[in-house]
Amino acid sequence: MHQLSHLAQVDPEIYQITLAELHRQQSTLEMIASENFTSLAVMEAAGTVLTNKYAEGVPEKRYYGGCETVDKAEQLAIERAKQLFGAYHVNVQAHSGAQANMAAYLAAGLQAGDTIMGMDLSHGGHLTHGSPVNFSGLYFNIVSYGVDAETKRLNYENIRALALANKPKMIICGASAYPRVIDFQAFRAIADEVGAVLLADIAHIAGLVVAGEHPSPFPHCHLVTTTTHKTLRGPRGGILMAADESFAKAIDKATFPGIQGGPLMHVIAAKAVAFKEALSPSFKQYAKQVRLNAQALATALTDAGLQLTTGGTDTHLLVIDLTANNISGKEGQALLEEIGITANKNTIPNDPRSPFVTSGIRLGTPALTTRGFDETAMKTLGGLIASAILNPSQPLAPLRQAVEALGANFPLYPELPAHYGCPVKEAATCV
Ligand code: DSN
Repeated sequence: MHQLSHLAQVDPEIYQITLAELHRQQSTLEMIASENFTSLAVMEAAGTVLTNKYAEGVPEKRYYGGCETVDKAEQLAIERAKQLFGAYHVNVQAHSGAQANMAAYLAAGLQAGDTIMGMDLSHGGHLTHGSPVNFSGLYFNIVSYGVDAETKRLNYENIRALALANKPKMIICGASAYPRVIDFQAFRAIADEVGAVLLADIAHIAGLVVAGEHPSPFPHCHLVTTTTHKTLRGPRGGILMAADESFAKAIDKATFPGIQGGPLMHVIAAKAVAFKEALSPSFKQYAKQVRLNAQALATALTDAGLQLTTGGTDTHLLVIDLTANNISGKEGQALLEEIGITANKNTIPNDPRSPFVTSGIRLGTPALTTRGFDETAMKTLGGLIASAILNPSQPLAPLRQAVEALGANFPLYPELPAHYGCPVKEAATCV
């Protein structure tokens, strides 16, 4: 019997839910491109007494007393992030990537009604880049750019023409479902031509950027936001960075009091831990493997006869285009779930079946690479995924067993201390 934690004694319902989630994470293959598994050190930092402290303001300029120790944690997070990204100034307080983007709008000095340009959600952009149901689309005049109809890649000539015609005050580059390299320098040339502030949202690729596996947005982009929990493998949260002094004060003011109150000091400490980890040589190796794994997966899927948008990937993710397969993204997601793989349906650019059917499935390799998957394992997994999608009426039990057997070679959190949930061997039985 595992040792009972405080949580187990105080709130057995939430404890059981935590164990059930641990079991789900351990017994399925996580391929949602925006998810990852943090280290135990990151989780430990996020579960500390730092959660008790209010610290509105910035280090050494707080609105509360007693901030001298949390100041040190935040200062460490800031210094490490600056070193990691090569940023001039960093604010580590954003509660999420969406919050960081909202603060970036304020820091850029935008007024409601101003024109901004961002990537269309259905082409791979993010909600906060101008979706009509998000604050960005509700309060700003959005001009969306998409990918090239033929290549499905960003076409910088088209983006330039759109910018010249609409004179946006801010241009956002960055995406949630774009599998190719983003040319930040080309975006900067366009932004300079129309006098726009350039914001890069590198939430998806941050881990690749800091490891040199994707070009950096610095020094090209005035403002840069990222989440800390995707390829960067930290706790859930966001950060906002400035390339030079001109936006340094503005990003602090925009985050607090602009859009947030008290920062989450326990999460900021966990961000500091994640940044330290990301500065290590082993993280470079990890990020490289994420990309190699995505390429191995892309090759396995295309060799088996599936189509991918842009034909492959340069990053940590790929998008399967199911328009030729007589199956929807939703059905594909459900099929994968049945064989033990977690993924998400996704729009594909210019989907001929839209808005009735979503024809894509997005797959990412960050979480499985954390578990130790290599290219050989990815090739096997790609074969199983392709088999399920190309022949959905076959009995799925053998595929599920094969997925389980593959996952068993790469255990997740094999040495999890009891207070995070029960040890791996008991996880299946104690829920
Ligand atoms: N929801 C995230 C994703 O899945 O890409 C973006 O914020």
